[in-house]
Amino acid sequence: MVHVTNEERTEAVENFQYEGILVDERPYGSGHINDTYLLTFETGEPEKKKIILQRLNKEVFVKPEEVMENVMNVTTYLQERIKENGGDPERETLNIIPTVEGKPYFIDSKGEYWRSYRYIKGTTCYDKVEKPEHFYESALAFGNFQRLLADYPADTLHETIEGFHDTKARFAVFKRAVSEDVMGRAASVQKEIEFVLGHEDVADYFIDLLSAGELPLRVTHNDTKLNNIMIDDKTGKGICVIDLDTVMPGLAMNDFGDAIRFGASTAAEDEQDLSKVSCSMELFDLYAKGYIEGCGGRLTRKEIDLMPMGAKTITFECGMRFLTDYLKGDHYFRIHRENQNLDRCRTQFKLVEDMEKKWHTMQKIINKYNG
Ligand code: ADP
Ligand code: GN1
Ligand code: MG
Repeated sequence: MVHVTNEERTEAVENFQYEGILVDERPYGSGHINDTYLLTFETGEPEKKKIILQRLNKEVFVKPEEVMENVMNVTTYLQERIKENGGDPERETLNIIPTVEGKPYFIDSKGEYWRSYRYIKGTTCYDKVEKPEHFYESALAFGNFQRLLADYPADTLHETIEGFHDTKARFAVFKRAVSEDVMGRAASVQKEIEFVLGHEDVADYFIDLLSAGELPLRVTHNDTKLNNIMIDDKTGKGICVIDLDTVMPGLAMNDFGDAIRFGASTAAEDEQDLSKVSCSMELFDLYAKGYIEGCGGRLTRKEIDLMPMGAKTITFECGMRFLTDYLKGDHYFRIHRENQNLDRCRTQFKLVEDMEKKWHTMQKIINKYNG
């Protein structure tokens, strides 16, 4: 990942339709992929105006135009649905700020892609569950997102990252990374490698069912971690789903599972003390209730039945991705310290083990809400 220089950011700032005088700019958020900045403008109004500016990660999103086409089409569609439902389209989905040329993104002199969103006022984005109600509300919001997009023509969406949740293909990529071992790190992580190799059945499970035509492909978010939702400071509601770069056809169980892997964990994604890491069944229960409610009857019995499998699969997949990146030299997920991707991988595998122990509890919880 190439660092953004001040000159590059300034070039981008000058090319969007912003009002007022820029009084502050700072790196923002804890996303692992894009470079996000919070800009503050003085506009003559009593309250200063905040703006989100992002440089897209071109190594991850190899066709940024297609990402932006998806984001534009999905947000325009959502704005219409939100209006019909009497909601506020300026707060309940992302709103793109155009460039001075009236385009939805800016390509700088180095060929990097930038886009800008209105800042969603009066909301907070959480890296961990501080109040269980927030997690429930985030589940309702992600479920509602699924429901609002249920009739969206899925075949018009670009696949912004090929095989994003093709766990089987990711397993093959992992095996290649082990055999190539470009950083010479494989010998020191044998235990983790064995863990992956021992779970090939998990990697294959959904992909095999999909090829057999047994699962519906839906328009899914595909990155449903808690810090991809804005929670209203006053009402505590999950007001807006953000980070729409991976909205594309996918499985509802994966959207459910990714939220569990991140939000129902009792520790941070990169916690080094594994004794702190487990999957909270209280939070699992709350999320299942909220997500199923939010989807408003759109999910099939089978999809609901398979939710524990979604949690396990996506947690396994994510751990395997962190380990792959560690083996390849940490080029994909941004790291802030040495071994961070290895630590991230270990928390995910600890969670998978914990889910395996709690399998019957998870199934019992899901059964309460199925039918
Ligand atoms: P990444 O793909 O790197 O995760 P995100 O699009 O999730 O990037 O943005 C990173 C962070 O920036 C979010 O977690 C959130 O804190 C903040 N953010 C993004 N968009 C907005 C917005 N429209 N309003 C307020 N905060 C936002
Ligand atoms: C990345 O962009 P961000 O930080 O919201 C990743 C997800 C992973 C997640 C792990 C495009 O999400 O797939 O689950 O990190 N996004 C992409 O925290 O690869
Ligand atoms: Mg994000």
